[in-house]
Amino acid sequence: VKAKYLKDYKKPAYAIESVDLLFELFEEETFVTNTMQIKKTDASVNDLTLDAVNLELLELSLNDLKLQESRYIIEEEKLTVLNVPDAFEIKIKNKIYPQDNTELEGLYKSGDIFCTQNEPEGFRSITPFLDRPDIMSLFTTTILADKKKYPVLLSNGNKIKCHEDFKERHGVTWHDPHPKPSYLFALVAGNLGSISDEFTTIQGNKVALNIYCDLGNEQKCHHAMHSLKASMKWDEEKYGRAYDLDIYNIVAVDSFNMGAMENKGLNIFNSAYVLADTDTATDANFMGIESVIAHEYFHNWTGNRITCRDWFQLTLKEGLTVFRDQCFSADMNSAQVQRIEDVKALRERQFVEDASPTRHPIQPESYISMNNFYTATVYEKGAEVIRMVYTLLGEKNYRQAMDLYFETFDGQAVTTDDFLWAMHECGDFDLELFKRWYKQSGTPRLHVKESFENGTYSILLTQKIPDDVDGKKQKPCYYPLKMGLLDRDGSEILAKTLIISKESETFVFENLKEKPVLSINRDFSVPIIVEYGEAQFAFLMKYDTNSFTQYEATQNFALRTISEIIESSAINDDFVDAYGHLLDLDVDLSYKALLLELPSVSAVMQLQKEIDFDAIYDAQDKLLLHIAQKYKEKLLDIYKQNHLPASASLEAKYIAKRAIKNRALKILSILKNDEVAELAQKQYEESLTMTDRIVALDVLENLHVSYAEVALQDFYNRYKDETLVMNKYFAILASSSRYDVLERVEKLQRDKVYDEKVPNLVRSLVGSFARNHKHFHAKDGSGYKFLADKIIEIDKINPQIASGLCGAFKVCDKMNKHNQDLIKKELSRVISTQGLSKNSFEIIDKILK
Ligand code: HT7
Ligand code: ZN
Repeated sequence: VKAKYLKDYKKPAYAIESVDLLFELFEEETFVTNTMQIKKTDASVNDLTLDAVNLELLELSLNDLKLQESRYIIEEEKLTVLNVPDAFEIKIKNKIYPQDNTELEGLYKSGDIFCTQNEPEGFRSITPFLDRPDIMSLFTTTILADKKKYPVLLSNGNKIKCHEDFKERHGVTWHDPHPKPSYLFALVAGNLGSISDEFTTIQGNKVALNIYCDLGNEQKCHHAMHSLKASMKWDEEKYGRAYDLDIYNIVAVDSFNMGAMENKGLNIFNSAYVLADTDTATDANFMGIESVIAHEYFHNWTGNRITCRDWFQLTLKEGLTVFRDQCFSADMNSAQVQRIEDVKALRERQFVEDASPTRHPIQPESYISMNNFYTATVYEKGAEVIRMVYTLLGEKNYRQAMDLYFETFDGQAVTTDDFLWAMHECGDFDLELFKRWYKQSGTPRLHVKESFENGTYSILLTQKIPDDVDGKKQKPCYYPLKMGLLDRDGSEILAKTLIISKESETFVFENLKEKPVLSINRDFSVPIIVEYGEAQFAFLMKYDTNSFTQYEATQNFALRTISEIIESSAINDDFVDAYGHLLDLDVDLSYKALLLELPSVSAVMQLQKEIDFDAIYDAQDKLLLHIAQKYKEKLLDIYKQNHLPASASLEAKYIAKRAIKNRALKILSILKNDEVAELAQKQYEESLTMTDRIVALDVLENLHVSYAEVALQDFYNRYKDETLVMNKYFAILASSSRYDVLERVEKLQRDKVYDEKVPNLVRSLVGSFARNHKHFHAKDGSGYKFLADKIIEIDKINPQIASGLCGAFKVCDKMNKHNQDLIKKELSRVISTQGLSKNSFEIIDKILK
């Protein structure tokens, strides 16, 4: 297995100016004819080596002359044409088998729909090509297929011709006027339903909008369409970026490795991020759709018009586009809730990754399988890095810098340095120091030491930078640290952004009457862990004017309380009192629902030197039980006040009411009494939304009451034909606290709804079990053995999904010796499996090292 290195980047020796593709789709095989106009950009080279995976070559000609076998070489993953002229046309015809493609990369079938996924390196399994993002070409695509089975034939760009002159078959030709890399090529063929709309750009161009889905699901596409139009408007208003084709197509498919793909003018989506109605999708699902639709749309400028020079630059488009979609969602919904949700997600996934043997900088230096680098680090930490640029520059300068970036690099494949150059042109920050964020791994820590004397308050801030994964020392970081000082009455004395650049630095605030209370890393302006000396969590929970740090104080105080329970069993009454105060707060109810949420298992685990899941669960339960007992009446009031009148409305007010009511129900469920069971049963039976129904079902399942079986059966019967809802059913059962969860998961794999070839279902059942820490990390090793077996099995079907599952073992070196040994035994078994993919190999190898 060979690694690729950023330092080895070389400019391509050829330009592929245009690509003409002909796809002849059949049930048993597909013929691809690829005609390229190629020019040498480096006169010193003689041969042309194209990327080609599993190539079954049928014809090869150069400038219309068929090439003899002596003129080319087919090796593993390469086709080399010897001695080519300076400018030439090459025509290649080959055969592929999309119906047998279970990896879901290249051209494959999702049910009866032909579709493609080419990022990062799928195109080479469709046809030989210089399959790298700095090769940007003009694409023209003709698709020929059976008329009845595939009435809808789509590709990138504009439809320029229909071919109706055959009996049972038909065809369409598409032309994309924008040069693009091969990873943005897309094709779809199927018998699809659709909804259509229109958007008029700021320049007055009319854009036809279509969303395609399985027949019968059309009514579930309206929220996605609404989100698309909102995204188009937002990008014009906030970034001055308008859409650049006459048509924008989105297609929803069930079998998809990730969330969605931004192919030029033809986005292909995991149906989970398109289809929604209140009966089948939760409020969180609706929000997820809004953000993924926006994300893919925003890629049109940050990713497609300006793309990456090589895959080491992935965060150039992903970090930036995640930052853009986060800002969009903040503008569409509650900004304070959005920020907390984004930080929560970052800490749940990225912080864990950043503390593991698979940690890497947002711009990695090497990879074995690029598919393994679509990570929380590249995406979410990458977005935090862009957010810091935004904070350093301020809104106005950031917009200027983005304009400069678009003007300078439109139509090019560029690097993160190019991006930072544009930012630096319009802002005042230390570029070289800031670049460390791109090259260093691990989560930086900041230790805070306060002192107060004669009206002068100082904070000594000391950076602690973790070593790189290979033990290499790393350097202090440069960042904007938002902070505030409050007086003892809770009024704000000052709010400021400090620039942190040194390993250790003291900041002084003079002329203060009394020692102030420090509120630090407001809005989470930097993705670090703050180590507090003597933070005033209870005070900040009450008075902090910054909603993020108020939330943060609650989390930190709760984390400290849980740690103390683990150590000594004692519950800190000050925390419980402060929590009681939160229950009375008159704030936005969605925000309040977040304030009342106690830290997750993952958050507590990140504090432990040696993870002890049993102790974490016990301490969490103990604290929750205490809170539920002490505040039972208040919680019941919150539940009742917000439960009725029943409504399925998606207005913010009703979403918030559902959020707070369901938070109260979940907290109360720890009481495990009849009263709560009755509330949950009633909520399940009377629910008008999936949000309410699924929470009630989850609560019932974890109450272990007999009605749970009735509700689960009812749920199954209602939704067995709705695959997206069945994902929720599998996830609830695999995440259950029941002792026999593994047995049930094993049984569920044989359910007729379950299909190991569909990534969403694997993630819901197997993936959810792997996050069910108590059972996955069982002392008898049964959880590990189950997952290892699954990885071996799924790796043969879909390596990308298998390597994703390997991630559950990332905590290995933080487990006790007994569990570590069990994990290592299982992983050694997996890694020595004959024919294991490079995807799974790369992850397991890092964990075992
Ligand atoms: N740019 C896309 C990344 C991607 C992907 C998407 C779907 C299936 C497989 C994939 N491999 C890489 C997704 C995005 O960030 O928008
Ligand atoms: Zn993206």
